[in-house]
Amino acid sequence: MVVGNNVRMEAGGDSVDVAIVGAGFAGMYMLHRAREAGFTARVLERGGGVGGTWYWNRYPGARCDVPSLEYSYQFSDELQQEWEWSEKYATQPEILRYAEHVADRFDLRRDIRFNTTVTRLRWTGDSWQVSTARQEASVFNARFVVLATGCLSSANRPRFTDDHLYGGRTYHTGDWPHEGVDFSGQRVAVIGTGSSGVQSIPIIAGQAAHLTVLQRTPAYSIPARNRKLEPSYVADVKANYAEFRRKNALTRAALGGDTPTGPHGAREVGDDERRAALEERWRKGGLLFLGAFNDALTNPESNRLIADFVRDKIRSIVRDPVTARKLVPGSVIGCKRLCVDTDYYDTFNRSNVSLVDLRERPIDRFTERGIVLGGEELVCDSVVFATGFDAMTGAIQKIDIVGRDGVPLSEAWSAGPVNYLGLSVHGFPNLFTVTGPGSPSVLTNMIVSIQHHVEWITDCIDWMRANGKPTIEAHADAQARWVEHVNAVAGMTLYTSCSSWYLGANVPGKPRVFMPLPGFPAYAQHCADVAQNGYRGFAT
Ligand code: NA7
Repeated sequence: MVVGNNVRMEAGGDSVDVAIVGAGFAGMYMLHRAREAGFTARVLERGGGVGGTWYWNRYPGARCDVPSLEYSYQFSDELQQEWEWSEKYATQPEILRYAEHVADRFDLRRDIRFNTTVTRLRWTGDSWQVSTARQEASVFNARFVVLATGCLSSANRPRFTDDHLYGGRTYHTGDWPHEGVDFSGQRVAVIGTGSSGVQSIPIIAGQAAHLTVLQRTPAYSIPARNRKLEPSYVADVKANYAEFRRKNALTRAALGGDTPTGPHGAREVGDDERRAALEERWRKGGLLFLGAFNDALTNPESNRLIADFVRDKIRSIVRDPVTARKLVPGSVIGCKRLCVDTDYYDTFNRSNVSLVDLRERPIDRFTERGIVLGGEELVCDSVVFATGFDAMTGAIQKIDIVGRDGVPLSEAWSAGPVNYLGLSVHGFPNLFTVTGPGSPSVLTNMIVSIQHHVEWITDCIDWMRANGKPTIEAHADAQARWVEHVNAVAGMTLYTSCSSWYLGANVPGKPRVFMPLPGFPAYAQHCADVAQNGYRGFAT
């Protein structure tokens, strides 16, 4: 394989053109595209199978909050025509089956090394030395490295005083046992009420003798209104799939093109009209609730009006006023990622469910039998940590990465992640991140953003090969301007007004930087302009 004018790489053996870290949706598609473009590629995957986040997150109730007809690849019309989704929102097992189907259909497994963790990446001057841990360590060289490590793949497992003493079983939603867990007859505590807690709590409540939910911050959750997909609707979408995808890509979050954001701000209409619009979105369910008005995440007063509507809904569902008071959030709606649920609030009407507000009764310590909360022991057989992830940078920073001039990534990112276009870090040649910080990523339908990045990266390395460019790297000034741009865009929104994982605020000691960039269409256009202008902002 000829990479640059004067660079020759051998296929197979101890060197490849492209090393890809992770076999989730990003890594799988990157492998497919790299091979199609004639590059040799190898994927290194920590897990025993494909699917990334959908391989690990097997907790009860795990389900995507983007409709299944949208949360799927669009690069192959045959694939999108032949695959049958059964529900509006697919369950984790169904999404995993889809990932496995893609791996088989495109014969991906032969280039994936499973149960293989990338431990070290060293830039040697013209390629990356990739070190992995398997049964025994191995090292090989790659001209390019693509970090397809996932945004929510490094579990955040907070430590508590004396938690090692606890004699019951503990689980993390993001690393759930493959054989499943039966909580029948058990006293269970769930810590955390983000999406994973909100999805698993109703199911665990249905099994456990008693469930205690330990809540630090109440979540805003919108009913999913999940249902079996009607064959006529599926047929309509499939008949016009390209147009359906095109419309979705024109929205800020690259999803829900059939339900555009309302044309008005929430304060620009009368009370009755506002309530009717919000009722309509509540009835439809899902993340597009926030799109009822166009200023939900930019105008604090509009946001308050929308939040008040949801607060009233919570009070109307939860019968016990004390529990309802604890469940009603006071913060900006949408600042933390909105949750989408089935029967979440109603679960607190069950006689076997209780809620502890950790702001009133904090976790003092663990004991052999349970958890001491505000001086009182809660005895439990199992504790479920639904405590989220070291998002966006966690999995990348677990790898010991040293770039040009011996500079570690940990040093380059000591004050938080910096890069250009969310794709490339100055000082780290030929290294790309898929849906990294500084790109729309977790604020969008992830599969759309993944496809966009993979195609951009493939086009880039193809262009390098065609133009005899052995290396590519972000210019320092382009990177600095990009970081400023991301901050400026985030600063125009209400996203920075709360302690979310978008800001790294859920992980003690993590620098607080708003990581994703709001707005997919403008970003995609910008990336296209950069490429069309000879990869402006990159040194090649
Ligand atoms: P999230 O959304 O980060 O939720 C984690 C929850 O765990 C959240 O309620 C946290 O409260 C709580 N948490 C975290 N650390 C602690 C400690 N130390 N003590 C008590 N409570 C804690 O993660 P999920 O897995 O639910 O969802 C992640 C994404 O997956 C989601 O947004 C979707 O995109 C899919 P906090 O709010 O920080 O006070």
